[in-house]
Amino acid sequence: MRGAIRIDSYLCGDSLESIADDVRAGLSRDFKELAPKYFYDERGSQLFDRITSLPEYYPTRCEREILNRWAPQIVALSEAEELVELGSGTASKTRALLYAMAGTGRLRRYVPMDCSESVVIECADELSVIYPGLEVHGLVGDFERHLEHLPDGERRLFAFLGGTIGNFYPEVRSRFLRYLHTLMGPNDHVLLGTDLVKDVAVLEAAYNDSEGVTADFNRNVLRVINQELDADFDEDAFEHVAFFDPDACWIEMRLRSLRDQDVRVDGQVVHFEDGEEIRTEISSKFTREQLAQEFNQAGLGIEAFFTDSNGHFALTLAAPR
Ligand code: AVJ
Repeated sequence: MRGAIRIDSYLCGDSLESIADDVRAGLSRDFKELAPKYFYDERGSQLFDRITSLPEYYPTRCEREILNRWAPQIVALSEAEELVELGSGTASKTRALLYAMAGTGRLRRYVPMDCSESVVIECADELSVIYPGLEVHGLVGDFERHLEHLPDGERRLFAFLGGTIGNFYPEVRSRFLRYLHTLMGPNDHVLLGTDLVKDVAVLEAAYNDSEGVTADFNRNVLRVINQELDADFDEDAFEHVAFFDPDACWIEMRLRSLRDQDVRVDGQVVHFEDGEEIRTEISSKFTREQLAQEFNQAGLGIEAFFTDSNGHFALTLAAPR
């Protein structure tokens, strides 16, 4: 028997105007900025996929190592019967969690949430074939805005993996964790994937790979804007920059203008000085102490903390206190 599939979509309100407003506002600041969510059109998602298998980019491999080793423990500790995955992507890493949940005989429902409709549909179809009888309730939406639409549940495990929370500025991050806490029942848990502070050379190499895939990924945001809005960025007129900022404790990615240039964006002209930089992403790195403090401030207590064998990446299991 095939399990029931339901998919709710909330992205229709995400109009072109709101993207245009956001991009225009970001490019009219003194220090220009574009949000990392614009990296991920089809080409951007493919480039990110290639990043995850680069020798220098350790986070994906480390997180998979942790999940493969500790998923049964995570499931046992949380007694989870339902997996809610924020930013599910292709759910390849989640398989270990679902497998462990199915092993307890109490896997009830899988709730993948992603901003790409095709990703949610594909993943819902695939998993309901692998786990006949599994109820899949997919949500197409932005986990920064549509979490309120998550279905109610009991003994849920909210998984937010990949280190994506590192893209949020600290204020946004603490608001996000506090909001997540308000959605959680007393028996729910959250599993958060975060990259950890480590040797700067290792951190910086992960964002300056020798094949230049990260550079292409970074510049892809300009193509996305050219396609989505009426813009004429010349990708080759910008170079990739990535460095660790020790004060902010994050990797920062930028695009540096290689000349003095005017770019037309949605009917307006944006000027770039030679050498001027646009911030395109921050990727925060954490310590265990920092995480404990942030969970604590959100009303959550850490129940378990797992790292890979090199101590590069962490999965933190937490619950309402
Ligand atoms: C998907 C946000 C976790 O911050 O490492 C990879 C994105 N950017 N290489 C990260 C990314 C450049 C990635 N996250």
